Amino acid sequence: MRIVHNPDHHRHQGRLEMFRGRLVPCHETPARVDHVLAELGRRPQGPVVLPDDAGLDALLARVHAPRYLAFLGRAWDDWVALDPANAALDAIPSVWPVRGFRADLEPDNFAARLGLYSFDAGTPLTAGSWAAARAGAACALTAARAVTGGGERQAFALTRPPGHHAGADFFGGYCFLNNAAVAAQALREAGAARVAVLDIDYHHGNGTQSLFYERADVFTASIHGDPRTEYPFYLGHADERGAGPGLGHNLNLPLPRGTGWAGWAAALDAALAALGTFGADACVVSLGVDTYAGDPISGFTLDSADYTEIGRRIAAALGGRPCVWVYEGGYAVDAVGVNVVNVLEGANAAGG
Ligand code: OKP
Ligand code: ZN
Repeated sequence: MRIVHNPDHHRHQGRLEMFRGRLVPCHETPARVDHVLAELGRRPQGPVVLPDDAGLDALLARVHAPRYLAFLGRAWDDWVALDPANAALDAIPSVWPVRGFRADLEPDNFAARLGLYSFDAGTPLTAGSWAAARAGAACALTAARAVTGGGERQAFALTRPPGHHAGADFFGGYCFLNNAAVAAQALREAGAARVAVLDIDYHHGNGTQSLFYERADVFTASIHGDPRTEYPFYLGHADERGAGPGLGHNLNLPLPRGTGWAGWAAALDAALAALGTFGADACVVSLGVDTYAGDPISGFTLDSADYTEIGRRIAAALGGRPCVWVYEGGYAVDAVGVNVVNVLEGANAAGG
């Protein structure tokens, strides 16, 4: 499989995130990608290439709202323009337009715009966030092209920041641009009539779900910690099944905190059966490895060997149809290299 590596990922390096009344060091660090790359050096899974951003901005405008993209593109400059001293700080949202407020108007005030386009205080925007996120979306696009006429059946977008919490016009959950949605849209535009997105990160992929909720051409499935107790809390329940033309094309499989391999694998089999019923021509996997027992912010108990079986089972179920794997979460930094490469190794063994 082709591995598309984001050479700009380290330009996004948040310092602190708000957690229970304190600012704590960010969990989403550059080491998360560096460790995967190092493990790929020890156990190569295919050629490691750089992204090509031709056509990216037009594609991004078909996934995200133009005013959101315009905001992100100049947010850091606007932040520093407020006060030159801001250059040494990250921008963290602190005010949001909840129910009853106007979201149609874009305020002039920077803090108000930062809140309009976000949903939590855990996602600092830094000097290089836009460059890193945009190059990450280019990785997703390049990976999609690799499996649609690029001579590969599978590709992996090795990038950060992650993407699955980002919606049409909001960032949050460490995510700015929805890389999995970019890959899915690229697969559609390359001719796949029906595309599935399977999200196996510990956290519900609220951004991906919302982007495709009313579409019949993209099936979304997510296995995740029950939102009654787990982030992102406000979406991801089993009764969310899609709407309008998309009704029946969203599947949520929330599982209780503490779920181990037996329960998780049963959910995976159910999701793969649903993908089969949908008749996907191509698949995108939002690959979070924060389902690992040692993850510091999550609550499932998978072990490293389980990841090989995950890769094998997904690739076997796809039976050679194109598959784009996209890196999402995974915060046990000393284990993410082994766990991600285990998935890729299992997928390579089963799906070429
Ligand atoms: C991103 B991805 C609660 C802190 C939760 C957000 C977790 C984002 C996970 N105050 N922080 O899905 O791995
Ligand atoms: Zn996660």
